[in-house]
Amino acid sequence: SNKYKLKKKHSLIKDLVSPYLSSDYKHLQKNIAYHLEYTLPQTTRNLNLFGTYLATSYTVRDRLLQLSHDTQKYYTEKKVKTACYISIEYLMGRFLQNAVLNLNLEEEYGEALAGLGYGLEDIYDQEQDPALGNGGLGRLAACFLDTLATHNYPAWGYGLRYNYGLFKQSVDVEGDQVEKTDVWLQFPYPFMIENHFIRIPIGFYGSIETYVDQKTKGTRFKWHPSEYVIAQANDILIPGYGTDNTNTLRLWSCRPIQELDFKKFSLGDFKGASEKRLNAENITNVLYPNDNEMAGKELRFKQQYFLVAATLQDIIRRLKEQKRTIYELPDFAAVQLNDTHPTLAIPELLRVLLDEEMLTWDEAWDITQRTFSYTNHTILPEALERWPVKLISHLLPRHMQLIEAINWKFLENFSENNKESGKLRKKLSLIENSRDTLVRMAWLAIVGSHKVNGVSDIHTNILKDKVFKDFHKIYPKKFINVTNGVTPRRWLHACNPKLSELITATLNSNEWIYDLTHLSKLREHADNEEFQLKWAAIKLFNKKKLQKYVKRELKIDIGYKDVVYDIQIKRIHEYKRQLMNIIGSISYYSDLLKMDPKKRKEMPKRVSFIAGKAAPGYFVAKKIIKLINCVSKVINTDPEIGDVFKVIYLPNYSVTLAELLIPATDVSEHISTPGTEASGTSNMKFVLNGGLILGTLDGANLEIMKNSGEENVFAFGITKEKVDQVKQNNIEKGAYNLMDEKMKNAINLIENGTFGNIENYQGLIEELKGVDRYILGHDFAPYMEAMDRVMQTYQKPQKWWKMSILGCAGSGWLSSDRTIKEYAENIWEIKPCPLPKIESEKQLG
Ligand code: B1N
Repeated sequence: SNKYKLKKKHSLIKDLVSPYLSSDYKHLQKNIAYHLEYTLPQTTRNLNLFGTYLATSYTVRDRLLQLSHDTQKYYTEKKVKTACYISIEYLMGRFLQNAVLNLNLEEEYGEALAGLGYGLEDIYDQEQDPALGNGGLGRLAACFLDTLATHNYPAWGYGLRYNYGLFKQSVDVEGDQVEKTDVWLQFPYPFMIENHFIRIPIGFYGSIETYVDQKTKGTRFKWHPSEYVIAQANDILIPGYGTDNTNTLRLWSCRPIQELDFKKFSLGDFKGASEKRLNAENITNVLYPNDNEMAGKELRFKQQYFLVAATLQDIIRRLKEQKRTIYELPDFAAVQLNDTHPTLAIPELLRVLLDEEMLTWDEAWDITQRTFSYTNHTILPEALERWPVKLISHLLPRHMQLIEAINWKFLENFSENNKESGKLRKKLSLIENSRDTLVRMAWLAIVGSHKVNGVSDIHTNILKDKVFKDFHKIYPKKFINVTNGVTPRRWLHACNPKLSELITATLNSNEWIYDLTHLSKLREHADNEEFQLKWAAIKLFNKKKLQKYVKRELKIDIGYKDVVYDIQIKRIHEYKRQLMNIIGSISYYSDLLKMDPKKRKEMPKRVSFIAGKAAPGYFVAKKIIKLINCVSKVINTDPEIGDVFKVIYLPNYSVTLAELLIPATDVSEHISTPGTEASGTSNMKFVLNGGLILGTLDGANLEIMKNSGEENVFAFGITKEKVDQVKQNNIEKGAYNLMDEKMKNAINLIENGTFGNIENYQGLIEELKGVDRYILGHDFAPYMEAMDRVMQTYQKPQKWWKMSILGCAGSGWLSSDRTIKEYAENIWEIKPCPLPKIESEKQLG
């Protein structure tokens, strides 16, 4: 039969390729040589680092392709339900090391490359970070993908392949941030595979046709877009750690329907001839560089629709390939909306179900709600998306009509005619009538989903009690918490190999790498002096690596022995209060200057690192960077200070830089105004690497305190409940009048020109003296007191290292493995589907 022939063909092909993929080091070497000779425009005779990195990557990619084919085939056979994570950002970081570790081929590759005269580390270092994300939201998506593959969950990631990722940052002589385009695709990126078989047309603009359905005599609608572009699939394969399951991250890039307009070309209009192509390519050209802020640009809106329209067509195509009906969609795919950026998926699916599949409204709405769920990542008002009705009607007329229909049907439930009900309807309406008429995307996401989640306990409570209060009353069961997590593969095993080894040796097993709860067994070693010494020696080793980096890149000499490495690394934002940090440094500097020189020399030493990018249009954030750099220059060149205190701003913060910084940190700062940081995820990475936290009662800090023990965190400041009162006082009495004396003194130093022209900082200072929305003035004294506690504790090594070990021992629950299990069980209803081992062992030789 046909089926038999096909099976025979498959096994023939498998027999042909499997010897190619054997993975002893000699074989890997042959594979690398093959790609050097035949894939690259290079030869084995003119070997260089970069070419060898590319060739090595192609050999890894070959193996991933094989595993991915097996995985997809197996999932299809098993008819599993799949999670589809839609995110407009993925902050993946480098790929090669991750893949080699997850495939468990580090030794083999090390040997293979050594034979060619290269070190594995140097080869890893050739890779550029694909920076297709801004910060925590995009990095969370990347951690989730690692966990999904590692724990054998059938899952897809969907996103955009931007031509230009987040800008590269440098600092000029004035201390200002300079942005340069990130041309990450100028060289081949072997881990992204253009899938020429998947090209999907996407419409925009146009008009709506109304007609009568002959069968039902009901009114039907059809959208006739006036412009089309093509969504081209680019696949990144995601290997799991210690498993053969290999999932796919599918990134869409935008192509024109027609590459060149020959009519215009022949008439000599060369520019016009490429216009359509350039316009189409524009859609996935660049990642919007805003974090926690809405960029209300038409092009961003187009990106959002492009992403969800392509993704839904892809999911429905796979459903139908499996000969399943559209009614089975909610049992076939669970679609997670990563914040509101992909919310247009809701009206888009509704449109497909109504206008193309010809379902009834009730059927279509039921399928939609059962398919989607939505994660909220921020409560900052400036980040909550609201798009003008006018813009939506113009770009997507049918979708606007559907949003109005959803709204109308939803509000019908509250249609009693009294004043109270009228007020409620206004608050619940998906469409806001302010100066402009706007669609509230979060409202749409809530109504169209079966589950809505926040990303930490405190954050979810704020959603329930404040931001989504009225919806929570209506749908109490819809709202749940799923606290964020991070992958221990990248954020401990890969970035801190020495600590990974020590933990494995101490626990006598490496199971912790995929079941992080095993770390709790470190508790019994927390007081053990020998263990503490080993633990501390690894921190010192990692600090030395960072010290070398600072010397090489910034030409600044810092110490590392008996020096506290204090670090704040995250996007620059007022609510994250880097400004409080740097004013703290000014204040400390001024205290040091006032000291008796002999006493000053004996002070415990500290280096304060800050890194993070500012959105190019975020004026205030850029001024904060400038202030940090100017303060740093003054302090670091002051001979009175010497090595007692240094302030280092590290440019171009990235995933790769984080992998160097986090293992080298003694204490990290997470000092947002209570109630503003939804979760934070770097705090988790520091604890995992034995770094202590200096933090406010905000986001995941609170849960870290609960799990690692309050006594193992340097916490300070008020609870979120008290913030409003402080703000009110600031407004009534003027923040300056309530400001701490030491902070006044530090501000005075800025104002008298110690750190350059004060005009630069006028805006920053006016805000602090006036309203001080993020209550720096109120929190300054407890902040300084907490830093003092840090420095005092560091002088007692036994206490310090005990805290460090206990923090790590309590961090088992911080794994994204725990987070994803909660999503899988409570929201997606998907189950692991591991590939059988035997088959794949054969295949790997
Ligand atoms: O998402 C992270 C959290 O750990 C952080 O606390 C939170 O700030 C971050 C608009 C965002 N929330 N919102 C964004 C990013 C880009 C954009 O255009 C908003 N990022 C977060 C993971 O849950």
